[in-house]
Amino acid sequence: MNRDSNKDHKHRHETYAAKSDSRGKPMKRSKERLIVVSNRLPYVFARTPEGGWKTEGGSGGLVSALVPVLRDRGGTWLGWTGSSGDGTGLDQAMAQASEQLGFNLRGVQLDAADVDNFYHGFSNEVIWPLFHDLPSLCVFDPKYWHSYKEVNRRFAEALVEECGKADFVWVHDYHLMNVAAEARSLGCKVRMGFFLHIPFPPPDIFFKLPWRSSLLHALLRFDLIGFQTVRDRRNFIQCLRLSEGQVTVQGKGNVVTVTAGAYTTRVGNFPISIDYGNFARQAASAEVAARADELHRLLPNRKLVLGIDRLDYTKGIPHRLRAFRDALDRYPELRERLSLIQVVVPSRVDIPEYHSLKIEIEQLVGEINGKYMRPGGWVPVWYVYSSLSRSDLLAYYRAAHIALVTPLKDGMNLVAKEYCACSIEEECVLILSEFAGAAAQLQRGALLVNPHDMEGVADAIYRAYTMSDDERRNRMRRLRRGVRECDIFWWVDTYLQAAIERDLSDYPQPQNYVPEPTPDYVPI
Ligand code: GDG
Repeated sequence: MNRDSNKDHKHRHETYAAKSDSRGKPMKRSKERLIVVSNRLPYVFARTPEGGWKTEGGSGGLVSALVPVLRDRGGTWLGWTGSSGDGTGLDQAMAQASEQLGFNLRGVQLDAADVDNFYHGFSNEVIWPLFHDLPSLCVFDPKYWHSYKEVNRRFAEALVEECGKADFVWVHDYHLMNVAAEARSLGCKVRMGFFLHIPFPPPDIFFKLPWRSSLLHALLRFDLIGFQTVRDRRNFIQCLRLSEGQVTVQGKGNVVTVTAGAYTTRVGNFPISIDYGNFARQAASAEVAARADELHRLLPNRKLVLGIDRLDYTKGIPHRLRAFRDALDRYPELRERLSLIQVVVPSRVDIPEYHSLKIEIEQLVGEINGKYMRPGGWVPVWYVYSSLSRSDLLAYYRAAHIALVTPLKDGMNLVAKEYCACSIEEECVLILSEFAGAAAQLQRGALLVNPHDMEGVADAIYRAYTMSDDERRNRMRRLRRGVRECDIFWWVDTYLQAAIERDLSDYPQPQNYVPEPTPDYVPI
């Protein structure tokens, strides 16, 4: 990990959390140690051919935001090491990494059966499709559920050994929804918060889960449950109402208190974000500018449309390609004037659905290019199946005139926010699915689309292509301001204050913060 950027983040975190909020109001500062729990550690430990361990650092927004907080408060990050084989020597490698990081790393080992049943099975073949409204892709195998409980129990045991009474435990994501319940059954009384990075489905979808009551009860054992959006929070409360009958909800604003049966907890919406400053700074660097120019030289005299996604059926890549084809079919003036760069980052390729998705995408790219490409001339779709270096990613963001971010369903979607941060000339257009969590915050600057509406998306592409300079600038300025003011550091502080300080009047609300719309504003 880049040391300078860490210093920068630490400084940023301190200016946010230590002294005053953005309105200059003094903020309380408590110093509970933080225990972060996530499925994967921020570092991946892999065997070298010589039998040692090599460490690869995570560089995502969550890691860069939490590392300075962990250093500042002290604490531990607990998670799976990423390896499932012989762990000899791993403790030493982790101790070295902890030393460098300035806080503890604690590993939970999974064996091959855990990886199959807990990780690929329950997490990625049950919860992932179900929570993204795709129940037909779920494999409700009881052995997956048993393994999920067992692995969550192991995480809870490690947690109980690790944390002290005054610590605050922050558990992340859908792999670990049972951790609080398991920890409570071991007698653990520390304050525990949870954040769900993916959407929470409405009752008619959630109720298909054979273990729905257990899972709801398990979530209620956290002291604060964080969702990305109002919609997710509302879905969760509706599921509770239907499952538990007597449910009371008190309070208003970002966090409400919910009592269901014997349990009372707090439930809030906290839209995750990115390290805006870092993206904007790096996008402005000479290296990124040169790479972006090179892309324009390679693909001259046209506007570039960009799609960047992990290979995943929730990201709506085939729908997007069909919409792009429809735009070329119905708006001939776009031909030779527009190219789509579609980057697909390999992911979960050993799962059959992902493999067939890849084939479908490649067939569509072949069809579109076969129909419109002229030998030696314009290529409508540039398809890249690979992960990108950070500077290539930024160069694509910076070079693209239009971003097509059209997931069928997404917890937030950070690509949309990163694109805005990198559009430093403020001349670009974001086309965004109304089913991405990000739509709640970005709806006023983006062109919102229904990704299932092929003609609607095609029309949005045409509208973005023909949009006046003034409209593009106004929209992008608004988008960038929103992302800058509610960045990843704001997100961490907001969540931790809600969790630890409890006094929500101390929220560091940026002055121009655009509150989330009322739940029915976005047609979801
Ligand atoms: C889950 C939820 C929620 C992508 N390709 C490359 C690359 N990326 C980076 C992007 C971005 C991240 O990966 C993808 O984040 P998303 O938010 O779009 O999606 P998920 O991975 O599905 O994340 C999602 C998120 O959690 C956070 O709560 O927003 O809804 O599903 O940061 O930049 N990075 C590099 N090369 C690539 O090729 N270096």
